[in-house]
Amino acid sequence: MDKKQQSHTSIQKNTKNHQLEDYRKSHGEQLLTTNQGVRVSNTDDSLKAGDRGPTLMEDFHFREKLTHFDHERIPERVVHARGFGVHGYFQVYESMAEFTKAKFLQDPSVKTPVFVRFSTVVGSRGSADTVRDVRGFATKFYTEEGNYDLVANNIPVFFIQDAIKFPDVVHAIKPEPNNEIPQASAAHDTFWDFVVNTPETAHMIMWLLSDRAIPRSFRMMEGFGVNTFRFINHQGKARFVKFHWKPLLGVHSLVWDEAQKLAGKDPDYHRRDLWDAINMGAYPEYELGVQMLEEEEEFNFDFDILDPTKIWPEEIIPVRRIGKMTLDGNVDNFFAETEQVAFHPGHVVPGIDFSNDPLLQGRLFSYLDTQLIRLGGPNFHEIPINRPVAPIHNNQRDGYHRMTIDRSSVSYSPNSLQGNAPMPASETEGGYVHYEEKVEGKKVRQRSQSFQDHYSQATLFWNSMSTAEKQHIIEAFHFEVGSVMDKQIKQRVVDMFNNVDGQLAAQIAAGVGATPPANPGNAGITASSPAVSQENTVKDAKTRKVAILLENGFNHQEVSQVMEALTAAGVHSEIISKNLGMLTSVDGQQLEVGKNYVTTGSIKYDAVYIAGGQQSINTLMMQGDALHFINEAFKHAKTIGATNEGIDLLMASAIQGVAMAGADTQAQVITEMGVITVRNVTDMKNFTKEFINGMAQHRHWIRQNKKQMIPA
Ligand code: HDE
Repeated sequence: MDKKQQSHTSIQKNTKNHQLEDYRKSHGEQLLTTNQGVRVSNTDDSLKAGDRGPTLMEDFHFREKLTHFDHERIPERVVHARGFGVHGYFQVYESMAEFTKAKFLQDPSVKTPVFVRFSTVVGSRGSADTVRDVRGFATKFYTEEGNYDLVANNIPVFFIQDAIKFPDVVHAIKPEPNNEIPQASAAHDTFWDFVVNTPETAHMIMWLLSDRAIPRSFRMMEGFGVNTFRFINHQGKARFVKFHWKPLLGVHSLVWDEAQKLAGKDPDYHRRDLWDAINMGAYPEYELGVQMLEEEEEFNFDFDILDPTKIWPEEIIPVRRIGKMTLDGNVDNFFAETEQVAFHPGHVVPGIDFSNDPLLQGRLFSYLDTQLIRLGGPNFHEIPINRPVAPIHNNQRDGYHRMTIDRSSVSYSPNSLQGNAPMPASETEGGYVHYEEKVEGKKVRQRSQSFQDHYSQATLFWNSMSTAEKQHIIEAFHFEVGSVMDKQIKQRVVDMFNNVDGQLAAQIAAGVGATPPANPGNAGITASSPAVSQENTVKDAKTRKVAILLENGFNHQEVSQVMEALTAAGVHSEIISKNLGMLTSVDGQQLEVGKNYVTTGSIKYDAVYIAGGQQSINTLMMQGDALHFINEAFKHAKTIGATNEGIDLLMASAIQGVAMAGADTQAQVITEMGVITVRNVTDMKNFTKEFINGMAQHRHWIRQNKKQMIPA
């Protein structure tokens, strides 16, 4: 059984997978037919009047083949066009009956099938994965009570407070309409023009320019429902709720230089990472978290709990982890599943309801509307990936691409010919009953006063960042605003972000050639929320990737010990060399090269290891690619390890001087700035332990000053 089959077997018992089985089709060993089932005798030559003559209209096979091809594309999503979908399941830890009657949140033994689509927002379908952007994290739960969609992002707040401005923010951030430049990037005049004219964007911009917007992997991102929803229990009691996904591997990011290089070297970096992890059986896991508030607590905070530009700080309103999602199956067909899946925040089940968050209210209109055009009519719920596992019975009929053959002559209600069936369900029968919220007010086009503070939480976010995270945000401002042509806009960015922090504004100004603010502003807010800093996340080396640089004449004993220890720790390793093929060690043992320098780069690994073996090292020292590999990994703050003669290669690189003091005399492991070395040892145990510990740190920001001098 190959890996792919294995991953499907693990979701075999899942009800959704069982349903999809009816639609899966393999074409191996079959005779070619037309779409009418007629066998085709030749598909390489069209029917012509003479072998050099014109093609004939009557060639039905030619016309059908070309016509189908001509119509193969559907419009890409207006936002979140580039995505990647996977299957999995969700299990609640304990019954949530006290808070919600949603059936899939009652019984820990029930595995609810899910389909998750991760996405970028701005780029088109063929754009690169690693661009600076928000990531979508949409989950469809196929529950017994119908589909529930949690359509989330990896950033907990949004650019705007009212959905009526969505077309504006999207037009501003998408490529400019005259030349369609730049692709998948906010670094241009129209976006920053929108920002400086829309102060409510301030908090979101801080997140967008932070490391959150360049994740290391979809497997290492949080998800946030952003909007405020409601939980309703069996007694009809409601509570406000915000949803979170917490990845068990922690929240980790790339660095900007690496993200940009990856966009060229491997534009599919994130989808490949997820596809490979699932095929290897390293199933990504996320805990579902909820923040809950009693209705009476609605006005207890210095922010409006319905304002989507605000977080509910976890330190004030804790996240309760209520269950776990495991992603264990890749799709069989990208178009059929990932492209045709249709999410909608309005797909809710009894026990989950909405709030008056004005962004959510607008979203409730937009998703169904966009899907009608994108999926060509009102029957897209019949597409296999969108079908609920719960039965569907209603009087809706016809429309483009109707699959169901409805048998009755009755398609209206009320009716007596069919005893009024299909009949509305009572609440006890599971009928969805909207929460009876009391609403009163004049019709107004106005924003609530309680939505007017745009800077306090932007400052809170800034205050919560570590030194390295702050530095990354400043550098991101330098790139983004540095790419803006209009000088006035640049100046207005500086002035706007002076409201967040005076130091921040001064540093932005210094990098983009603007005037620093005359009076450094500070909202006077010193509060922070440690939970939003990635410094405080889970640290684990599991599923990371190590590059091992080797040439002929390496020390096999060293390499094999290290590789075994890595595998035992759930870390993957790959041998990199100048050429593909086999390499031979000093004692005649052979190892296969996984990648050569033209097919990979340090940017695709979390760490680098250089083993001893004089001849291997002598060759590597003459290779610019190998030295560049080390320099670049160092610059990107990654863990670097070298044993015995391997250290000489580090000495020949631009990082010389780090972790090498005394390295040639002492048989002890030295760790300095995430560079781990040991000489004069044959047992690699202590080294690998330190090396794996180093990798668990994700990055070594302590190198900040030194790395600036590295020309990679
Ligand atoms: Fe969306 N969003 N959005 N959005 N959104 C779409 O629906 C929209 C918002 C999110 O993988 C569209 O089917 C409005 C917040 C994800 O298929 C569209 C507003 C959040 C996905 C749409 C928002 C999201 C979408 C485009 C109010 C995080 C991809 C294609 C300002 C909670 C789903 C589609 C997938 C997709 C509208 C804001 C998440 C146009 C009007 C906030 C993950 O309907």
